[in-house]
Amino acid sequence: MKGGLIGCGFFAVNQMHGWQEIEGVEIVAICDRDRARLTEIGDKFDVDARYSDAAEMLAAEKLDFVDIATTVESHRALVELAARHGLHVICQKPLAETMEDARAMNAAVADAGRVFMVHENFRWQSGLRAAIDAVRAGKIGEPFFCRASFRSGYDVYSGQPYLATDERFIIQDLGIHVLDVTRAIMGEVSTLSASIQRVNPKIRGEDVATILLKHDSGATSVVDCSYATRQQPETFPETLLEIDGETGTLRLDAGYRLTIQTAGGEDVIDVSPRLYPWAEKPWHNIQESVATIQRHFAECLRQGRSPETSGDDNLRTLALVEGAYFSAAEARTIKPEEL
Ligand code: NAD
Ligand code: 89Y
Repeated sequence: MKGGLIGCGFFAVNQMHGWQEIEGVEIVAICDRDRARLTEIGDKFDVDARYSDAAEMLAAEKLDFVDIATTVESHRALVELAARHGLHVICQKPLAETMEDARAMNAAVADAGRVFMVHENFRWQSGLRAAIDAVRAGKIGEPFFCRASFRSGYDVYSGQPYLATDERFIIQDLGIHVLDVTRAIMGEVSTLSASIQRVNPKIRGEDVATILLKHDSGATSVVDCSYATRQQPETFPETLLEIDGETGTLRLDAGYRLTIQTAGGEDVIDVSPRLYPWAEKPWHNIQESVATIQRHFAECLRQGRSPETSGDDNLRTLALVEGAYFSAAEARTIKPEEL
Protein backbone atom coordinates (compact mmCIF):
# COMPACT_ATOMS: atom_id res chain seq x y z
CA MET A 1 0.00 0.00 0.00
CA LYS A 2 1.32 3.38 -0.98
CA GLY A 3 0.71 6.37 1.27
CA GLY A 4 1.33 10.10 1.16
CA LEU A 5 2.09 12.05 4.33
CA ILE A 6 0.76 15.61 4.65
CA GLY A 7 2.42 17.59 7.43
CA CYS A 8 6.07 16.98 8.35
CA GLY A 9 6.12 18.60 11.78
CA PHE A 10 6.83 17.63 15.38
CA PHE A 11 4.71 14.47 15.51
CA ALA A 12 4.99 13.25 11.91
CA VAL A 13 8.40 11.74 12.58
CA ASN A 14 6.72 9.17 14.85
CA GLN A 15 4.19 8.38 12.14
CA MET A 16 6.96 7.88 9.59
CA HIS A 17 8.77 5.50 11.96
CA GLY A 18 5.46 3.77 12.65
CA TRP A 19 4.81 3.12 8.93
CA GLN A 20 8.30 1.62 8.60
CA GLU A 21 7.29 -1.02 11.18
CA ILE A 22 4.42 -2.24 8.99
CA GLU A 23 5.13 -4.71 6.24
CA GLY A 24 3.62 -3.91 2.86
CA VAL A 25 3.09 -0.21 3.58
CA GLU A 26 5.31 2.54 2.23
CA ILE A 27 5.11 6.32 2.39
CA VAL A 28 6.11 7.23 -1.15
CA ALA A 29 5.45 10.99 -1.10
CA ILE A 30 5.45 13.74 1.50
CA CYS A 31 4.09 17.26 1.67
CA ASP A 32 4.65 20.31 3.85
CA ARG A 33 4.34 24.03 3.21
CA ASP A 34 7.50 24.51 5.24
CA ARG A 35 10.53 23.68 3.05
CA ALA A 36 12.88 23.05 5.97
CA ARG A 37 10.54 20.48 7.53
CA LEU A 38 9.94 18.83 4.17
CA THR A 39 13.68 18.46 3.67
CA GLU A 40 14.27 17.20 7.18
CA ILE A 41 11.69 14.39 6.95
CA GLY A 42 12.48 13.65 3.29
CA ASP A 43 16.18 13.20 4.03
CA LYS A 44 15.66 11.29 7.27
CA PHE A 45 13.30 8.75 5.68
CA ASP A 46 14.71 8.80 2.18
CA VAL A 47 11.56 9.99 0.40
CA ASP A 48 12.30 11.78 -2.89
CA ALA A 49 8.78 12.81 -3.93
CA ARG A 50 8.37 16.07 -1.99
CA TYR A 51 5.58 18.64 -2.40
CA SER A 52 4.72 21.97 -0.82
CA ASP A 53 1.11 21.68 -2.00
CA ALA A 54 -1.14 18.73 -1.14
CA ALA A 55 -3.32 19.16 -4.25
CA GLU A 56 -0.21 18.84 -6.44
CA MET A 57 0.91 15.75 -4.57
CA LEU A 58 -2.44 14.01 -4.98
CA ALA A 59 -2.64 14.96 -8.65
CA ALA A 60 0.86 13.65 -9.40
CA GLU A 61 1.17 10.52 -7.23
CA LYS A 62 -0.65 7.18 -7.40
CA LEU A 63 -1.59 6.62 -3.75
CA ASP A 64 -3.86 4.31 -1.79
CA PHE A 65 -4.15 6.50 1.30
CA VAL A 66 -3.07 9.77 2.86
CA ASP A 67 -1.84 10.28 6.39
CA ILE A 68 -2.76 13.79 7.58
CA ALA A 69 -0.40 14.99 10.31
CA THR A 70 -1.12 18.72 10.19
CA THR A 71 -2.77 20.72 12.97
CA VAL A 72 -6.54 20.89 13.23
CA GLU A 73 -7.40 24.04 11.25
CA SER A 74 -6.22 22.41 8.00
CA HIS A 75 -7.92 19.02 8.47
CA ARG A 76 -11.25 19.62 6.72
CA ALA A 77 -9.80 20.94 3.45
CA LEU A 78 -7.21 18.15 3.32
CA VAL A 79 -9.66 15.34 4.11
CA GLU A 80 -12.10 16.62 1.48
CA LEU A 81 -9.27 16.87 -1.05
CA ALA A 82 -8.26 13.27 -0.36
CA ALA A 83 -11.89 12.14 -0.67
CA ARG A 84 -12.14 13.84 -4.09
CA HIS A 85 -9.14 11.74 -5.13
CA GLY A 86 -10.82 8.56 -3.90
CA LEU A 87 -8.21 7.85 -1.20
CA HIS A 88 -8.47 6.18 2.18
CA VAL A 89 -7.65 8.66 4.96
CA ILE A 90 -6.05 8.54 8.38
CA CYS A 91 -6.19 11.95 10.06
CA GLN A 92 -4.65 13.15 13.32
CA LYS A 93 -6.79 14.18 16.28
CA PRO A 94 -8.46 16.53 17.00
CA LEU A 95 -10.44 15.79 13.88
CA ALA A 96 -11.99 19.25 13.57
CA GLU A 97 -12.70 22.48 15.39
CA THR A 98 -16.48 22.10 15.01
CA MET A 99 -18.94 19.21 14.79
CA GLU A 100 -20.16 20.62 11.48
CA ASP A 101 -16.68 20.29 9.95
CA ALA A 102 -16.20 16.82 11.41
CA ARG A 103 -19.53 15.57 10.02
CA ALA A 104 -18.77 17.02 6.58
CA MET A 105 -15.34 15.32 6.52
CA ASN A 106 -16.80 11.99 7.58
CA ALA A 107 -19.51 12.24 4.92
CA ALA A 108 -17.00 13.18 2.21
CA VAL A 109 -14.90 10.04 2.72
CA ALA A 110 -17.98 7.84 3.17
CA ASP A 111 -19.45 9.18 -0.10
CA ALA A 112 -16.18 8.31 -1.83
CA GLY A 113 -16.57 4.75 -0.49
CA ARG A 114 -13.24 4.85 1.33
CA VAL A 115 -12.04 4.15 4.88
CA PHE A 116 -11.73 7.10 7.25
CA MET A 117 -9.85 6.63 10.51
CA VAL A 118 -8.92 9.20 13.14
CA HIS A 119 -5.44 8.80 14.60
CA GLU A 120 -6.81 8.46 18.13
CA ASN A 121 -3.94 6.44 19.47
CA PHE A 122 -4.17 6.55 23.28
CA ARG A 123 -6.64 3.64 23.33
CA TRP A 124 -3.87 1.63 21.66
CA GLN A 125 -1.31 2.30 24.43
CA SER A 126 -0.17 -0.97 26.02
CA GLY A 127 -1.55 -0.24 29.51
CA LEU A 128 -4.81 1.33 28.39
CA ARG A 129 -5.44 -1.45 25.87
CA ALA A 130 -4.86 -4.09 28.57
CA ALA A 131 -7.40 -2.29 30.77
CA ILE A 132 -9.94 -1.98 27.92
CA ASP A 133 -9.55 -5.68 27.08
CA ALA A 134 -9.91 -6.73 30.74
CA VAL A 135 -13.12 -4.74 31.25
CA ARG A 136 -14.57 -5.87 27.92
CA ALA A 137 -13.77 -9.48 28.87
CA GLY A 138 -15.84 -9.05 32.04
CA LYS A 139 -12.87 -9.45 34.44
CA ILE A 140 -14.41 -7.03 36.99
CA GLY A 141 -18.06 -7.48 36.04
CA GLU A 142 -20.21 -4.55 34.92
CA PRO A 143 -18.20 -1.35 35.59
CA PHE A 144 -20.12 1.32 37.56
CA PHE A 145 -17.36 3.90 38.16
CA CYS A 146 -14.25 5.05 36.30
CA ARG A 147 -11.70 7.71 37.05
CA ALA A 148 -9.39 8.41 34.10
CA SER A 149 -6.67 10.78 35.16
CA PHE A 150 -3.82 12.55 33.37
CA ARG A 151 -1.90 14.96 35.63
CA SER A 152 1.49 16.32 34.64
CA GLY A 153 3.77 19.35 34.67
CA TYR A 154 5.75 18.21 31.61
CA ASP A 155 6.79 20.99 29.20
CA VAL A 156 4.74 20.17 26.12
CA TYR A 157 5.00 23.75 24.86
CA SER A 158 8.59 23.60 23.61
CA GLY A 159 7.83 20.83 21.09
CA GLN A 160 4.31 22.04 20.30
CA PRO A 161 4.30 25.85 20.70
CA TYR A 162 0.72 26.18 19.40
CA LEU A 163 -0.47 24.51 22.62
CA ALA A 164 0.48 27.71 24.48
CA THR A 165 -1.17 30.09 22.02
CA ASP A 166 -4.36 28.34 20.85
CA GLU A 167 -7.62 29.47 22.42
CA ARG A 168 -8.41 25.88 23.44
CA PHE A 169 -5.79 23.69 25.06
CA ILE A 170 -6.02 20.71 27.33
CA ILE A 171 -9.45 19.29 26.50
CA GLN A 172 -8.98 19.59 22.74
CA ASP A 173 -5.35 18.41 22.77
CA LEU A 174 -5.10 15.81 25.53
CA GLY A 175 -8.47 15.43 27.23
CA ILE A 176 -9.79 14.21 23.88
CA HIS A 177 -7.66 11.05 24.32
CA VAL A 178 -8.77 10.49 27.90
CA LEU A 179 -12.43 10.99 26.93
CA ASP A 180 -11.96 8.52 24.07
CA VAL A 181 -10.40 5.91 26.37
CA THR A 182 -13.23 6.41 28.86
CA ARG A 183 -15.79 5.86 26.07
CA ALA A 184 -13.91 2.71 25.02
CA ILE A 185 -14.13 1.33 28.57
CA MET A 186 -17.44 2.65 29.89
CA GLY A 187 -19.57 3.10 26.78
CA GLU A 188 -21.50 6.04 25.40
CA VAL A 189 -22.24 9.15 27.40
CA SER A 190 -25.71 10.51 28.14
CA THR A 191 -24.76 13.74 29.98
CA LEU A 192 -21.61 15.60 30.96
CA SER A 193 -20.53 18.65 32.90
CA ALA A 194 -17.11 20.24 33.01
CA SER A 195 -15.05 22.74 34.94
CA ILE A 196 -11.95 24.30 33.39
CA GLN A 197 -9.11 26.44 34.76
CA ARG A 198 -6.01 28.18 33.49
CA VAL A 199 -3.26 27.89 36.11
CA ASN A 200 -0.23 28.78 33.97
CA PRO A 201 -0.54 32.53 33.28
CA LYS A 202 1.79 32.28 30.26
CA ILE A 203 -0.62 30.29 28.09
CA ARG A 204 -3.90 31.27 26.42
CA GLY A 205 -6.15 28.24 26.88
CA GLU A 206 -7.17 26.05 29.81
CA ASP A 207 -4.54 23.75 31.29
CA VAL A 208 -6.79 22.02 33.84
CA ALA A 209 -10.12 20.30 33.18
CA THR A 210 -12.39 18.15 35.33
CA ILE A 211 -15.26 16.43 33.52
CA LEU A 212 -18.11 14.40 35.03
CA LEU A 213 -19.77 11.89 32.70
CA LYS A 214 -22.95 9.89 33.11
CA HIS A 215 -23.05 6.88 30.78
CA ASP A 216 -26.00 5.26 29.00
CA SER A 217 -25.40 2.21 31.24
CA GLY A 218 -26.01 4.33 34.35
CA ALA A 219 -22.30 4.31 35.29
CA THR A 220 -20.37 7.46 36.22
CA SER A 221 -16.88 8.58 35.15
CA VAL A 222 -14.59 11.39 36.18
CA VAL A 223 -12.04 12.52 33.60
CA ASP A 224 -9.45 14.82 35.13
CA CYS A 225 -6.57 16.36 33.19
CA SER A 226 -3.88 18.83 34.15
CA TYR A 227 -0.68 20.23 32.70
CA ALA A 228 -0.18 22.36 35.82
CA THR A 229 0.62 19.54 38.23
CA ARG A 230 4.14 19.72 39.66
CA GLN A 231 4.87 16.30 41.07
CA GLN A 232 7.66 13.79 41.41
CA PRO A 233 7.80 11.30 39.93
CA GLU A 234 6.48 13.04 36.80
CA THR A 235 4.12 10.60 35.11
CA PHE A 236 3.93 12.10 31.59
CA PRO A 237 2.44 10.72 29.38
CA GLU A 238 0.60 8.13 31.45
CA THR A 239 -3.17 8.04 31.84
CA LEU A 240 -4.07 6.40 35.15
CA LEU A 241 -7.29 4.46 35.75
CA GLU A 242 -9.45 3.48 38.70
CA ILE A 243 -12.38 1.34 37.64
CA ASP A 244 -14.86 -0.28 39.99
CA GLY A 245 -16.98 -3.12 38.68
CA GLU A 246 -19.72 -5.22 40.27
CA THR A 247 -17.31 -8.12 40.88
CA GLY A 248 -13.89 -6.48 41.09
CA THR A 249 -11.65 -3.47 40.66
CA LEU A 250 -9.03 -2.48 38.12
CA ARG A 251 -6.25 0.02 38.74
CA LEU A 252 -3.72 1.26 36.20
CA ASP A 253 -1.08 2.95 38.31
CA ALA A 254 1.98 5.00 37.42
CA GLY A 255 4.86 2.91 36.13
CA TYR A 256 2.55 0.85 33.87
CA ARG A 257 1.31 -1.35 36.71
CA LEU A 258 -2.09 -2.95 36.17
CA THR A 259 -3.83 -4.48 39.17
CA ILE A 260 -7.04 -6.46 38.95
CA GLN A 261 -8.68 -7.56 42.19
CA THR A 262 -11.61 -9.97 42.35
CA ALA A 263 -12.99 -12.46 44.86
CA GLY A 264 -10.50 -14.92 43.34
CA GLY A 265 -7.48 -12.81 44.33
CA GLU A 266 -5.18 -10.16 42.91
CA ASP A 267 -3.36 -10.04 39.56
CA VAL A 268 -0.55 -7.51 39.15
CA ILE A 269 0.64 -7.17 35.55
CA ASP A 270 3.50 -5.18 34.06
CA VAL A 271 1.95 -3.46 31.05
CA SER A 272 5.01 -1.38 30.09
CA PRO A 273 5.23 -0.29 26.47
CA ARG A 274 7.98 -1.66 24.29
CA LEU A 275 10.83 0.72 23.50
CA TYR A 276 11.27 0.79 19.72
CA PRO A 277 14.85 1.57 18.63
CA TRP A 278 13.62 4.91 17.25
CA ALA A 279 11.64 5.81 20.38
CA GLU A 280 12.72 7.76 23.43
CA LYS A 281 11.46 7.83 27.00
CA PRO A 282 9.06 9.12 28.23
CA TRP A 283 7.39 9.34 24.79
CA HIS A 284 7.82 5.59 24.07
CA ASN A 285 4.33 4.86 25.35
CA ILE A 286 2.77 7.20 22.78
CA GLN A 287 5.27 6.18 20.10
CA GLU A 288 4.42 2.49 20.47
CA SER A 289 0.71 3.31 20.16
CA VAL A 290 1.36 5.19 16.91
CA ALA A 291 2.83 2.06 15.32
CA THR A 292 -0.02 -0.03 16.75
CA ILE A 293 -2.84 2.17 15.49
CA GLN A 294 -1.24 2.49 12.06
CA ARG A 295 -0.95 -1.31 11.89
CA HIS A 296 -4.64 -1.49 12.77
CA PHE A 297 -5.42 0.93 9.91
CA ALA A 298 -3.43 -1.18 7.42
CA GLU A 299 -5.14 -4.38 8.61
CA CYS A 300 -8.58 -2.79 8.28
CA LEU A 301 -7.79 -1.71 4.71
CA ARG A 302 -6.59 -5.20 3.83
CA GLN A 303 -9.55 -6.92 5.47
CA GLY A 304 -12.15 -4.38 4.31
CA ARG A 305 -13.40 -3.65 7.84
CA SER A 306 -14.06 -0.46 9.73
CA PRO A 307 -11.32 0.72 12.13
CA GLU A 308 -12.07 1.08 15.82
CA THR A 309 -11.63 4.84 15.68
CA SER A 310 -13.47 5.36 12.40
CA GLY A 311 -14.82 8.81 11.52
CA ASP A 312 -18.25 7.68 12.75
CA ASP A 313 -16.85 6.53 16.07
CA ASN A 314 -14.73 9.63 16.55
CA LEU A 315 -17.69 11.98 16.08
CA ARG A 316 -18.86 10.68 19.46
CA THR A 317 -15.53 11.48 21.13
CA LEU A 318 -15.43 14.92 19.51
CA ALA A 319 -18.96 15.61 20.80
CA LEU A 320 -17.62 15.08 24.33
CA VAL A 321 -14.85 17.62 23.70
CA GLU A 322 -17.31 20.16 22.33
CA GLY A 323 -19.75 19.35 25.12
CA ALA A 324 -17.09 19.91 27.78
CA TYR A 325 -16.30 23.39 26.43
CA PHE A 326 -20.02 24.26 26.20
CA SER A 327 -20.64 22.96 29.69
CA ALA A 328 -17.77 24.98 31.16
CA ALA A 329 -18.79 28.15 29.29
CA GLU A 330 -22.47 27.90 30.18
CA ALA A 331 -22.08 26.25 33.60
CA ARG A 332 -24.65 23.57 32.79
CA THR A 333 -25.00 19.88 32.09
CA ILE A 334 -24.87 18.97 28.39
CA LYS A 335 -26.33 16.06 26.42
CA PRO A 336 -23.93 15.11 23.58
CA GLU A 337 -26.83 14.88 21.13
CA GLU A 338 -27.35 18.67 21.54
CA LEU A 339 -24.15 19.20 19.56
P1 NAD B 1 3.35 20.88 13.79
O1 NAD B 1 2.86 22.28 13.73
O2 NAD B 1 4.69 20.62 14.41
O3 NAD B 1 3.38 20.25 12.34
C1 NAD B 1 2.36 20.44 11.42
C2 NAD B 1 3.00 20.60 10.06
O4 NAD B 1 1.96 20.67 9.08
C3 NAD B 1 3.82 21.89 9.90
O5 NAD B 1 5.12 21.58 9.48
C4 NAD B 1 3.04 22.71 8.86
O6 NAD B 1 3.88 23.47 8.01
C5 NAD B 1 2.31 21.62 8.09
N1 NAD B 1 1.07 22.07 7.44
C6 NAD B 1 0.02 22.70 7.99
N2 NAD B 1 -0.97 22.87 7.09
C7 NAD B 1 -0.52 22.33 5.94
C8 NAD B 1 -1.08 22.19 4.64
N3 NAD B 1 -2.32 22.62 4.37
N4 NAD B 1 -0.35 21.59 3.68
C9 NAD B 1 0.90 21.14 3.96
N5 NAD B 1 1.48 21.24 5.17
C10 NAD B 1 0.79 21.83 6.14
O7 NAD B 1 2.21 20.05 14.54
P2 NAD B 1 2.39 18.69 15.36
O8 NAD B 1 2.74 19.01 16.77
O9 NAD B 1 3.21 17.74 14.59
O10 NAD B 1 0.87 18.19 15.41
C11 NAD B 1 0.22 17.74 14.25
C12 NAD B 1 -1.06 17.03 14.67
O11 NAD B 1 -0.70 15.90 15.44
C13 NAD B 1 -1.98 17.88 15.57
O12 NAD B 1 -3.31 17.69 15.18
C14 NAD B 1 -1.73 17.34 16.96
O13 NAD B 1 -2.85 17.44 17.83
C15 NAD B 1 -1.43 15.90 16.66
N6 NAD B 1 -0.62 15.22 17.69
C16 NAD B 1 -1.04 14.00 18.05
C17 NAD B 1 -0.37 13.31 19.02
C18 NAD B 1 -0.88 11.96 19.40
O14 NAD B 1 -0.40 11.31 20.30
N7 NAD B 1 -1.88 11.46 18.69
C19 NAD B 1 0.75 13.87 19.64
C20 NAD B 1 1.18 15.13 19.21
C21 NAD B 1 0.48 15.79 18.22
O1 89Y C 1 -0.60 16.72 21.46
C1 89Y C 1 -0.70 15.83 22.53
C2 89Y C 1 -1.10 14.47 22.27
O2 89Y C 1 -1.91 14.14 21.44
O3 89Y C 1 -0.46 13.62 23.13
C3 89Y C 1 0.39 14.33 24.01
C4 89Y C 1 0.57 15.68 23.35
O4 89Y C 1 1.73 15.60 22.51
C5 89Y C 1 0.76 16.84 24.29
O5 89Y C 1 -0.35 17.00 25.10
